[in-house]
Amino acid sequence: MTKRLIFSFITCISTLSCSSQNKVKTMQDNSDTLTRPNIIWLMAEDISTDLECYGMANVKTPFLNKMAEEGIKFSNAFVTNPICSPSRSAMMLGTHQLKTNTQHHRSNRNIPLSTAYVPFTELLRNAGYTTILGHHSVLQKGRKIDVNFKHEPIGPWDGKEQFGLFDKYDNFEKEDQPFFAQIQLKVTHRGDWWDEIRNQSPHPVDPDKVELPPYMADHPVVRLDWAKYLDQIEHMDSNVGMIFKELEEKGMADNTIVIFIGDNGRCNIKGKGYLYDPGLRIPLIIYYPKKFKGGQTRDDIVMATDITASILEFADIEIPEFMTGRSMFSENFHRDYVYGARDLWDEIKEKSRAVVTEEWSYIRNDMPEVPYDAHQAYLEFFRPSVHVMRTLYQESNLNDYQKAFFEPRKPKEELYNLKQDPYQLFNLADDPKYTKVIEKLRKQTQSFDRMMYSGQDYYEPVNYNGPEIIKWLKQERPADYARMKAGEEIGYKKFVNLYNQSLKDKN
Ligand SMILES: [Ca+2]
Repeated sequence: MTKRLIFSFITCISTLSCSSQNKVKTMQDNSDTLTRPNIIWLMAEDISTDLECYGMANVKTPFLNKMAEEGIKFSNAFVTNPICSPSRSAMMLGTHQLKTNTQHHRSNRNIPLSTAYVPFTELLRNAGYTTILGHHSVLQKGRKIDVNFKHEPIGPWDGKEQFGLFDKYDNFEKEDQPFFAQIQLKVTHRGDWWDEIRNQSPHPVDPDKVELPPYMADHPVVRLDWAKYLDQIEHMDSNVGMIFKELEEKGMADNTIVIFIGDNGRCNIKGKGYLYDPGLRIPLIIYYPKKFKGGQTRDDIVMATDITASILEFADIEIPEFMTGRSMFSENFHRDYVYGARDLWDEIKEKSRAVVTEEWSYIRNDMPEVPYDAHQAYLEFFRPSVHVMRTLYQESNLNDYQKAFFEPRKPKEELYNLKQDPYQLFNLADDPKYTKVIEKLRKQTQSFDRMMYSGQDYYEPVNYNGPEIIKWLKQERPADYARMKAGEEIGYKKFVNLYNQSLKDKN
């Protein structure tokens, strides 16, 4: 009897406290729903600042231009790694990827994150946000996550047994408010769809008119490849317009912040994969009509991890101590340096570090024996310009600006003045005039190395058979291999399927 009474009493207390907690939460929710903004984070894949509103020639991006006119455009925004998954890992945790041991591309997918770190979507959920991944009308539904720790797209998170990062897929509705949606705009990522997108374009970009950077060879294949990239950007821009239209139709445009970025730089020479400017510098536009006057440009340095921290601030959530990102809108926000790092990418082991300031780019290559053109298997399918320029290099037909990328080794250190040499053509690392500059930046890089060291050096790469596919292609499909070497995109999926079929036939 006594036991039963105690049990009833405990039940009563817990019911009471539960219901009063619920009540408090409901009241907060009601008021928050009115004041807290929805947030949409649009991540275009693999683009540098190659938009019309950033001054890129021969590309039309009316919707992003409008977003910039009504929002804030950042001219010095950078990712912390020039490849998808390490960059995305940093953004998901608001913390430099080296600090969380998530720096190796496509690795650690079965290893839980250290419990010291929490994905920012979980913090948003704890504060009452509905977190949404993807969009119903964009390529592959925009659902990519690609982070280097154990995770699931949808479901709860405790970091030990539950690893879900979002609540639901593809749709933002009024009843989800306040919501956070992350939408991937994948069309600009290299893929077998590039020709189709170009063919569908009502105004395909004219290869004869594109303006190539001086480190690219002026060759018809290079020009066509560049034009196709701009076609994808135009398609991606129309996706942005479609999402804004949906917000307006649903009556949520006034209370929704929209953030637009590239998740790493453009997929071409010196871009994605490299610590040069086109690899690290990304477009960043923030639309927040309730708070920010449109048409502003900010030239101060920001890093992608700062976007994560800013989102928490927009949602009135305290930024956790562990984050290396800072809110770009806090009063004392200021950065002198970007710290970039490049590590494993598929089968290519690498270790390079960079510090970028408004004026300087310093790159330290700890593995100079690994060339920039590392013949990486996956890239062989998707880099027509590399094939063409590699041949020109072998024939001694590239100028000094163009051939640096194809040399058998990298310099141990590189130093560029971004103001006078934006294409990074003149490495000043050995110029005695700049000894002081390089010493300072070298020291700064070493200081970041120590500051961001995770204390964990293990990693487990995802199983990858790219090099075997290339070997098979060379041996079994020499004509197709020759087409690829001549700068034709022969179709990645098609040949992966043929390769898999050949394995089956053997067994
Ligand atoms: Ca990417």
